[in-house]
Amino acid sequence: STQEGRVVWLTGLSGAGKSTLASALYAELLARGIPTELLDGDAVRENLSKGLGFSKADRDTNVRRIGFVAGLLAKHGVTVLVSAISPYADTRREVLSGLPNPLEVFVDAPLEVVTARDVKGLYLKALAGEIPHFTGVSDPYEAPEAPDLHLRTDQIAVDEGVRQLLVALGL
Ligand code: GGZ
Repeated sequence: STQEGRVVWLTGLSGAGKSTLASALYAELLARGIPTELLDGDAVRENLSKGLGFSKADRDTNVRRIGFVAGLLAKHGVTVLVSAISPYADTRREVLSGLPNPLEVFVDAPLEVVTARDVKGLYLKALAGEIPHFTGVSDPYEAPEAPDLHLRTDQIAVDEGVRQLLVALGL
């Protein structure tokens, strides 16, 4: 009898704004009394995926674990907000295709913009060769070709992104 929850899957470069959008949407959905959970890359890697690195195999394992948990929650009517780089198109497709009515969201800011912002200083380190396999610098990012929603975070404010996410969710 439980209505299945949706999985909102935010993919994009480090620093593109995935976590910011996910937490703003999370607050809005909770305020509306909609049961919601957040699976954020950073928190997942400290717990569920502790010990995993950034090889393709490890990223794929991370993304599959997130998908697995998201599916369990969605089955019980929870709206799940996933925020993970999830750089490989084939793995995203595989994981998303196993979820009920997923919403793939491309959180997109050009590399030059995220590099200039460099909120955590990771791009500076990556460009200096201090972080191997850094997405967008020395590791691939395969952008979704047909995302359900494409947010250019260098062109729109967080509020507008949240508004578009709510519309895409039919809320
Ligand atoms: C990309 C890295 C790397 C490398 C550490 N490549 O902006 P952040 O810091 O807070 O988020 C990034 C996070 C990426 O974890 P994900 O679980 O989202 O990645 S994936 O979906 O590909 O499994 C970044 C930090 O970890 N970080 N090293 N080499 N991002």
